[in-house]
Amino acid sequence: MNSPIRVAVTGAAGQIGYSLLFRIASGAMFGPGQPVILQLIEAPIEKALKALEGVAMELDDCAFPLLHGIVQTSDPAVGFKDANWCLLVGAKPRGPGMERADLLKDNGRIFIGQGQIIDQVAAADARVAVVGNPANTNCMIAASQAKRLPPERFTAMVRLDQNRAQSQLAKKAGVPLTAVENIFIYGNHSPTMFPAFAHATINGRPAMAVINDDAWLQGAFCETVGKRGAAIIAARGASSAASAANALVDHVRSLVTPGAIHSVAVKSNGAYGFDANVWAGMPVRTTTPGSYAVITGQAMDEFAQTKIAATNRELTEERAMVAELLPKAS
Ligand code: NAX
Repeated sequence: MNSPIRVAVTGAAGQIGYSLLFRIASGAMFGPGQPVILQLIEAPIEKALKALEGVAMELDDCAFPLLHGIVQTSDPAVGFKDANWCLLVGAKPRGPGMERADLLKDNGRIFIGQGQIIDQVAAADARVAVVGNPANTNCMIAASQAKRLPPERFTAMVRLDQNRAQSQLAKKAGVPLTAVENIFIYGNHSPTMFPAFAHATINGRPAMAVINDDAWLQGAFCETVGKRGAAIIAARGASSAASAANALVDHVRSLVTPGAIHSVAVKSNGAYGFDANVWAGMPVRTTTPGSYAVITGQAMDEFAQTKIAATNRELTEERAMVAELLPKAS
């Protein structure tokens, strides 16, 4: 049995937290031989901290053999201390009448503080995965504060979008989910994201040939995947939680599994025409546990280029809206 790793989770008493923590503690994220210590961080709000107590009690009551400890705190310096993985799920939701720019700035301030503290107190091998929206820009903001941890350590989640796209393609083709491969998400975790169907395969054949309906792929498919979050809110009366938690399990599991190929929002460095200083979804191959290489050179036709330009534009606009929060040189 390995020695335990420390996994910090913000927003631990929220909806996603409630679906996520039990999966981590059961071994779904890091495997059946890897014990964990959960470091649960909530906002300094009485109701949230009380709810967190209840969640910790339930974790105890599961008697998970891999769960070697639970920390409960509203102090990020305690919660991120020596953390090997920092899962940033908590964020401020968009309130009624709130402008997108205000949401970006309010969350930006949270992620500035968390980026600084993680950089100061987390483990030397710390990895950060951001779920709280706007996830890509929050991730960019947190990474901008780091002096010790390099930007590749900061990733944002687009795996829910990849899973949604895979599922939609399987349904349309009438095949089992596992028949669908190589569907990757480019850009922002927002309705502008681009699920690049031209590279996808179904039973090893090009998905475009199998589905044979370009109008559906360019239209309904992209729209369904892009607006799935809103459809779930409309149906369920609450935003995606279990599927988001499941996607974060997949995101981290793939990042610690050498050879895994999957979609992650990472610092673009200019690949695929993304601005060099935005965090954009793209395919990566995990090299060693926690490290990855971006898969470059996937051909993009005119439709794909237009979609990528649109999602890149949104990312650069988000960046401009929080420019005042960023270090001058970045
Ligand atoms: P909830 O509102 O249920 O939970 C959020 C929790 O975060 C609350 O308990 C709150 O007290 C806590 N929190 C707020 N600020 C905090 C801080 N500074 N430190 C620690 N905790 C803090 O939201 P939930 O449904 O769990 O969603 C969490 C975030 O995930 C939201 O921003 C949501 O938009 C985002 N999502 C991202 C997805 C993605 O694919 N990237 C998909 C699902 C989800 O919509």
